[in-house]
Amino acid sequence: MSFVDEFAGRLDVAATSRVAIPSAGAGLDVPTAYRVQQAVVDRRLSRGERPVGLKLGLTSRAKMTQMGVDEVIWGRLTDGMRIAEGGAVSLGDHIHPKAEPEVAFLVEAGAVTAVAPAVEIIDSRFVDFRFTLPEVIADNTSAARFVLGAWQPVPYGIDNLGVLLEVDGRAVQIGSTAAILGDPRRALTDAVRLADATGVDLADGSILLAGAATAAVPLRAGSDVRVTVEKLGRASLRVGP
Ligand code: OOG
Ligand code: MG
Repeated sequence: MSFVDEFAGRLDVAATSRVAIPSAGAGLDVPTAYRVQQAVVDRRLSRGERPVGLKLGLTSRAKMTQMGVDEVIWGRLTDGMRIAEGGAVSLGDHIHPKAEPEVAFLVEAGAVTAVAPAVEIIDSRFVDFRFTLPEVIADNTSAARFVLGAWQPVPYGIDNLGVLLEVDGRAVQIGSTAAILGDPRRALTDAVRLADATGVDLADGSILLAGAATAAVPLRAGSDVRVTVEKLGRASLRVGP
């Protein structure tokens, strides 16, 4: 079995059995990491899931500096990761899930045609969310679940909208869409460029998660999580056992 298949298999087992694996530290390069990511997602597709778009990660200066990189990373979204607005996410289906507020774009004919507030649930398959940059790429950038609020026409100026993450009605993170690459529309150009470089295309109707606007917050069973983005509305989910 090749290194790529073997690593993808371990990440897939970690996700399905909910047992995190330790970081191996150095040794993986970025191009190989994207091949592992593809192999991990191919396993999901072979179980019947369909690709629905892409997500960007490490889009804020703070996160890039933390990881010592100056490039965003991207991952793949499937229909199996989507939870309906107001729906439930089960803590037991995950390892150590966290919620983060995001903005989603609907991409048609290479352009953004609608925008929505979103909650992304990330769940690293690595122990304690401790990984190298290539490892988090291989792990499909910690992608686990996402919820989209209602699609809206793109309002004029989305580069500095207030973002609020609430748990049980209490504000736990407050930020601005300005934290997303300085302007979340840059997410589209970045996603197209990065995906092109790997031969992935953003088919019509693709969803693009533009990256977190604040730090992520661990999920607790029984709580309600809500993201509100100024001018765009809300996206919410319940956390089940
Ligand atoms: C990587 C996921 C990054 C974002 O929006 O920056 C990401 C992680 O922090 O585990 O989804
Ligand atoms: Mg994210």
